[in-house]
Amino acid sequence: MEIFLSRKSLPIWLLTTVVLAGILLVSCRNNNQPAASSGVSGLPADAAALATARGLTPDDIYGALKTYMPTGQHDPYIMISSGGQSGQVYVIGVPSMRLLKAIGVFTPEPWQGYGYGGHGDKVLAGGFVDGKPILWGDTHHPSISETNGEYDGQFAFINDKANARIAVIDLRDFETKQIIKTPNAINDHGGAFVTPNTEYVIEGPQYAAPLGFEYAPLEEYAEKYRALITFWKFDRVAGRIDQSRSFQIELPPYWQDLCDAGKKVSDGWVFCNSFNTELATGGIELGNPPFEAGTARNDTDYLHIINWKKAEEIFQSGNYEMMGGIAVIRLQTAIDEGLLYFTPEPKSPHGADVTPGGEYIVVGGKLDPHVTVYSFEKIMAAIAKGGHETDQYGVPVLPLDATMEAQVELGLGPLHTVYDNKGYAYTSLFLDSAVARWTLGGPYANLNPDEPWSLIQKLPVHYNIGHITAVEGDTASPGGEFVVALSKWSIDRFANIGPLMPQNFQLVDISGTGAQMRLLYDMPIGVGEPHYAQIIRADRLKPWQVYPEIGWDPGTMAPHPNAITSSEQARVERNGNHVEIWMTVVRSHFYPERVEIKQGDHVTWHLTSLERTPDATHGFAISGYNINLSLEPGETQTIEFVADRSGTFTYYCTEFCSALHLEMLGYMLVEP
Ligand code: K7E
Ligand code: CUA
Repeated sequence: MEIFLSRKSLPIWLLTTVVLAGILLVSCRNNNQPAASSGVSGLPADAAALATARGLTPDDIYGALKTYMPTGQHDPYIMISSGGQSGQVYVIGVPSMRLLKAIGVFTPEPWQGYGYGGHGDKVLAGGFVDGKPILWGDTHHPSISETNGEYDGQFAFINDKANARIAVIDLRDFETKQIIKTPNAINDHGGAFVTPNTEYVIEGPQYAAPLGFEYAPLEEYAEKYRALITFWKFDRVAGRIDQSRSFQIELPPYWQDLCDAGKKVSDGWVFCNSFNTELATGGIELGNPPFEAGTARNDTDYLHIINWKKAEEIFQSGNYEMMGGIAVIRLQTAIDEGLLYFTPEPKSPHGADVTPGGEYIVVGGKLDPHVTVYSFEKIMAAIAKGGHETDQYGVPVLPLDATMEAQVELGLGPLHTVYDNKGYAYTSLFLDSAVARWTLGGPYANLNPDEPWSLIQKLPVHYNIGHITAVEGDTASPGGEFVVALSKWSIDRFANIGPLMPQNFQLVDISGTGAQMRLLYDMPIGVGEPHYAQIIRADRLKPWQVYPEIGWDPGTMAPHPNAITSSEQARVERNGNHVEIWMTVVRSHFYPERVEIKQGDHVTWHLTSLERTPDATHGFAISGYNINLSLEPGETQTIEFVADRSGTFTYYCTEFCSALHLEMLGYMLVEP
């Protein structure tokens, strides 16, 4: 019995799996026999009986043993997932697939006290569009900061497709520090992706609009509508994007979809797939083809090949126009300076994923059963050769036969591709609802016994997989244990909870070679439709357990000027109709416990947690005033409001912090 429950010894687990699987096969054959006496020494009869009673197959037991995380044990990987329409980012342990945290990003988040009076209000205000509050987002692609092409665990970035915004999350406290509205653009998609040393956070466009999203009739689409790719300069020390050192490049009004930064041999370049080279503008009402047909007429679209290191030089040389507060390198400059090239890609492609060594770019066919593999070396040779035809905007188009390395037929609806350490690529097949494992060639060919550039296995998933993500998958040295299928539909997988059904994160074991991928676990995501996620080794993260000192301001990541360090310093001061409060928060008191103010007072209220004990979080909510904070150990926050309503209001702690938690409250009396 002790052997079965041993938590330390992996070989015994594996042995147990094999033994238990064997027993199950036996017990399945004798289905009416109680499995209580297994006859295998050291194996608990109750475990075998339980497996039989539940009808678990050997595969089920394998999945359970691979994913079960005993109490107190930690997941070796952490997944940073987009939250889709929730506007948030989710933190999930892998392989247990346990949700660890919801990070408020574009949407106020009450548990983190984000967007209800504290410093999060300022962060959210950074994402207002021309002053209009936008308090949600459609998050698609999170990106963990990298050093030398490896996840460094310091920051995460995520885009909002709906409003063209980007957010910076600091992974010391897993809080959003900055939201920035992308100038000149009204939507985005192909971001956030970082360059190998996080010099830039790249935000690619999607649906074209006139620059600055000014009005222009759709009849003027070809002349007036444009796309923009933004290179956000990231200041690692400040932990913020620096708009003054960022720039955009104007692109033709194709719908650039997903971008990826080159790495190693292709460092300095960015690749974006695109669709709608047809310049379709819809208008089925007028007898035009609808968008979905109009954008799929051409046999090929264009892979965009952008030299960002050279673009940086052009930016630094001053060869740009300032528009909407950011430097824009105009399309003609990009062509003249050799920053931008195209090469054809088959039929409405999706995804552009650079291999770990940077040698190849893989583009999914979406409406074509192949993935197309481009060789960076061949692209460079084709550029050097010169004399290219151009598209209608004058951008040089490198011939496909000069840039392509291989095409691999995988199945219906190939979208996104990730990699492992065994020379395999994994592509999501949206229409087939499958994960395709296939082999890379070139320098990867001898990492596994299989033939290069060939399909090895298609593992069915449930259903309609969009993205796929691999452990450390976007780095120069990916892992090889798991991929997660981000499946869009989950019909019949979970209990019926009404017509809006969760998405399904499906954990897949890729540790074997050849056709040995196995589906391990389904995790329902009932909070929005995530698109992409990245998975980092947990030991790369170095988060704080408590803030570095009492009086820490997470808004500036520095000591707060109005922090106080003991309850003796707690006080209320009045200056005319301005009331300023310095409050301490500690189990199980707010000092002061009474705040008496007058209607119309302008109130500035500083709260400092004196706690140093990990997990001793206090909440602070003022009823009726829409104020709600979370004060983690050592944190100081300031709220400001006008006491516009007279009356008797309670403030209380919203975290069950101690046995006297219910006594942790105060009265705010607002005299008429
Ligand atoms: Cu394929 Cu927005 Cu990355 Cu969704 S995108 S799936
Ligand atoms: Cu502090 Cu409950």
